[in-house]
Formats: sequence, structure tokens, C-alpha cells
Amino acid sequence: MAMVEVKVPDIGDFDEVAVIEVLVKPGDTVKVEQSLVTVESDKASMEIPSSTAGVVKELKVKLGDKVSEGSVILVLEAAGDSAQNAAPAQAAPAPAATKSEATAPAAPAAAPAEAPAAAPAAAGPIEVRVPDIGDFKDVAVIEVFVQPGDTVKLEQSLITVESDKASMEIPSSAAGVIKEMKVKLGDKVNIGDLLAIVEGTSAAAPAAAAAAPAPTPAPAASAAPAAAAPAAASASAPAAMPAHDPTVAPTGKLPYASPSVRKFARELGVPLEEVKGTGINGRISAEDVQAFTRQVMSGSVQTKAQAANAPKGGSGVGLDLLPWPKVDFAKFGPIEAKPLSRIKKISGANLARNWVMIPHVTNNDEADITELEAFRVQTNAEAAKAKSDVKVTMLAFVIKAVVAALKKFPEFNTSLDGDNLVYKQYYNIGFAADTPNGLVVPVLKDADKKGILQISQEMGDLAKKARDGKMGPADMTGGCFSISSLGGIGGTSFTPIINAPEVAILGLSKSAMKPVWDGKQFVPRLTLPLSLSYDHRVIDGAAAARFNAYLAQVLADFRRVLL
Ligand code: CAO
Repeated sequence: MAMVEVKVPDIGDFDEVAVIEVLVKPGDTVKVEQSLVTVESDKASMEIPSSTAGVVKELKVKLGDKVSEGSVILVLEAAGDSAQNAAPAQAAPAPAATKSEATAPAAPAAAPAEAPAAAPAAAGPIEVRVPDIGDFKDVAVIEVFVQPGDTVKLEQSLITVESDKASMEIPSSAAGVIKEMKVKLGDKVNIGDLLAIVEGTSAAAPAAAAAAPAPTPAPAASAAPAAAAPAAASASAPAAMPAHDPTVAPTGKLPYASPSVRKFARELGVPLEEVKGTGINGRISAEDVQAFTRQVMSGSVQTKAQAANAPKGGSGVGLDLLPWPKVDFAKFGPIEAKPLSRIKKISGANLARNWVMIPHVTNNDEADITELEAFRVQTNAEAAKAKSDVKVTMLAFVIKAVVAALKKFPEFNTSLDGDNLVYKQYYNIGFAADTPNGLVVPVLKDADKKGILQISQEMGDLAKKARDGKMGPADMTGGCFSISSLGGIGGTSFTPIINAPEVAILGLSKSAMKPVWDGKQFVPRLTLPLSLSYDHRVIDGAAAARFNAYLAQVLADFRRVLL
């Protein structure tokens, strides 16, 4: 097993660029072309890929270090035949053009920055084209900094392009007034493509400006060493990323993140400029993007686009609601304003969304739990004798009965996902728990695999955790169906609000002795009110009535589960 030093390959004439991300650590197994570190100047950031497959033995750089072509990034123990595994271009750092597009942190924007040497050209329309940007092909335009009418200086950045490994700003090869932009966001560009027409006051070297692009991209091998676009900046500005030279380019609009993170955000549709970066200098990591996505999904954060699209009143579903009444309550008597608890703020936003977005219908039924209650009391008496501290309440039986009903009516164990209905094959049941800070819904996992005693035990533990404010995200996610039990408090029926993206919820009210006609006479039976709210987009009223009736049958006699 050979030890191989992986070095910074030819990255154009970037010199002394800062390491802003270290993507591997000793012990990691890396593949050829896997990104090892991200480096960044004030004009471009790029990921440096591994030239060799193997196991990382030692890192030779850390965050903030400055590296140049040939700097050793790390030492790795090459896997198998290192000669085979190594990307030839990098074993000995070589010009970008000799590497594949994926690995090549291609020579950043080329020729124009050599422009200081350019002789001023006569005024007139000048075609500004994409210079040699290494062997990047079809790179996407992700930012357009200028528009017709803008006056641009020589080397002022016009657009940013980005591949999955690097992003770079493309500078203007001419000074003057933009007459026409020939690219827009999302366009794919290649070397030689026309970017803009500039009514020029001066132009850079002909090669970079008006010269017709070579029909086949000029090999970066020859271009790279001379490549310069960012050089003006990298030479003058410290390579550490935040320093922008305002005389060179109006940068700083691009969120501070590596190309792969930006790509990740684009795939998720996350507006990166709204994500708060937790890295050094506010750099946005993939984890930050994920955290933002989770917040948006949970409703605790709204993107600017969501907020803008929500009509006044904020329903977000196209309802033109009246604004919330603003009343000076103090005019009518003494008041005291107290901030809502964090839980109330979060659950309130969720409840409001679910209420307006889901067409709720509630089916009310009753279960005869006379025998079940007797069994429950007997179970608790036995537990007390055995000095067990597990207390069995009706809710544990209801959870078990709900699992049986979900198995019989699988559409209740689904979630809407666009035009798809996702059927779940697991049975995680959420139960609303009243806490001093507000309502939370712990989720009891795999209820189908657990007995009543275990369910009671876990429910007790989860309810305690909820009341102590110690619930973690894992305790509250993954639910299939929820139960809201007000049975210990009172009421005869209510409309529970569905816990999206679930499609139904069961509300339990206080059981009561009722006279029930048995065909010959009225007999006293303990009845439990069942209020089943369902999403009418997914569940028909008849199906809901059947579900609730079946639930009542199971609670009346659990032997029905065996049928
Ligand atoms: N009918 C009559 N009595 C009931 C009952 C019912 N349907 N359900 C429970 N009870 C009784 C229990 O047997 C217990 O009686 P004892 O104290 O005499 O033994 C008492 O009510 C209290 O029960 P509990 O609340 O401790 O236990 P639980 O398993 O029924 O409920 C929990 C646990 C966490 C769901 C509950 O404590 C809770 O927080 N409920 C409120 C949920 C809520 O706020 N929902 C509304 C959501 S929408 O705003």
C-alpha cells in the first residue's frame, strides 16, 4: 500500500487561496475525484478533488490555510494499485484541461483579466464573450449582475456561472455601457458564447473581447497558466474569501456557500439567501440548508416567496381573508399582554395551516367499553399487587384498537404527497399531550408490535418528557395517525384538527354511563365518545363511518381483531 501525497492541482492562476471547507478527515475512505477541500478567492470557489482512491492518513491543511498549486492537501494510503486509482492529471498536478470536467476545478475565468495589458480600443459596440473557463462545458448562469443601461468597468463581473464543483464570476472584457444582455438566469454557457453587447469606451485584448471564439474550446492546458480573470482580484485581495475589491466587481450577492451546497439548495428549491450560515464568516453548509428545510416543512419558518404568495390574512391557500382585527383592548378595561410560549407559536401556525388547508369532516360515534373498562380496572389492580408502577388507561387500548382499524382501512394510514397517496406500512401513533407550555404530540412508535403494558409504560414516559419540556424531534416525528384524548377532562364530542400530513385524527371525550336498549330493556353501559376528523380529499364519509364503527366494535370486544 503506497502512501500518496494529494496536492492542489492546477487551479488556474489562483495563488494563496483560502481553504474554507475540509470535507474529509483521517480514517475516511475517499474515491478518485471525491472532493477533499473547498478553496475560495473573492471571485470563485471550487472543490479540490482527490487524485487517488484510498484511506486518508493525515490532513496537511486546515480551515483558513492558504494553498497554491502543488500544496499538499493530505496523505493517503492508496487503495490497491495506486497507479490505476490515480487520476493522472493530479498525480502530478497538471493543467485543468487534462482532467475530466467533474474533477477539474477548471482554470477560472480566463483571458480578460490579462486586460491591464490591453490597449484601449475604439469606442463602438463590443461583443463580450465567455472567456476560456477551463474545460467547463454547459455551465449554468446563476447570477446576472448587470442589465442594459448599466455602465461597466473593465473586469467588472457580469455574471456568475456554476458547475457542480466550482462557481466563478465572469468579468467584462470591455468598459462601457451595456446595450444588450445575451444571457439570462439558468442559461447554459460555454467558452466563446456571447454574453453582452457593450457600447465601449475601452476593450481588453482582442483575444478576450471581440475575437471570435475558437470553434473548439482552447485547451485550458495552454490557457490556464495565463488565465487571469480572477487574478486581478486574487493578486490584489487577500485570498481569504470575504475580501472583495469593490473596484473590481460588484460581488457579495451570492450567498456564501460552496458550489455543491448551492447545487443542493437548488435541488431542494431552498432560497439560499434566506439560509443563515453557521460556518466561519457565516458560511452556509449543507446542514444549514437541511435545517432550514426542516423549519419550513414544520411551518416554523416561511420563505419570503411563501410570505409574498400568501394573501392578506396569510392563509396561503388562496383565501382572501380579512386582516386580523386590531383592537386597543385597554380602552375597555385593564389588560396584561403576555408573549405566547414557543410551543404555542409553533403549534398555532401548524394548527392554522391544517385547519384552512384540509377539508375536515368529523364523524361522531360511541363505543361500548363496559367490559374493556372492567378489564382495565382488573389489570391495574393486578399491577398494583405486583408492585408495578405501570398504570393502564383507556388510551392504551384505544391505540391498539386504532392500529387494528388502520390495518383494516389502510387509506387512514396515508399522507398526500402531491398527486400521490403514500401508504405507510408502519404504525406510529401520536397522542396529544397537554403541557404547561401548550400542546405537543409525542409519537409512540411501532404500536402494532407492542402490548398494552408496554404502550402504557412508553406513553407515561413520553407524556412526562413532554410536560418536562424534554421532547426531542425524534419523539415527535414519524406519526401516522393521532389521538387527542380529553377523556380525563370532559366533553361529549369535539372536532380535533388533523395533524398534517396525516389524514385523520381521533378525538376521545369523557366516557359516561348511558342507558342502552338491548332489544328488551335499557341497560347501563359505559360509552366512550369517538370523534374522528378526516381529510375529505383522501377519505370518503362512508369510509370514515366504517372506520369509526369498526373501532367501536373492537373496543367493545377486542376478539374482533382476530376475525
Ligand atoms: N373517559 C373517562 N375518564 C378517562 C378517559 C375517558 N375517555 N380517559 C382517561 N380517563 C381518566 C383516566 O382513567 C384517569 O383516571 P384516574 O386518575 O382515576 O385513574 C384520568 O382520566 C386521567 O388520565 P390521564 O390523562 O392521566 O391519562 P390518559 O392516558 O387518558 O391521557 C394524556 C394521557 C397525555 C393524553 C393526557 O394526560 C393529556 O394530556 N390529555 C390532554 C390532551 C389534549 O389536550 N387534547 C386536546 C388537543 S386539541 O387542543
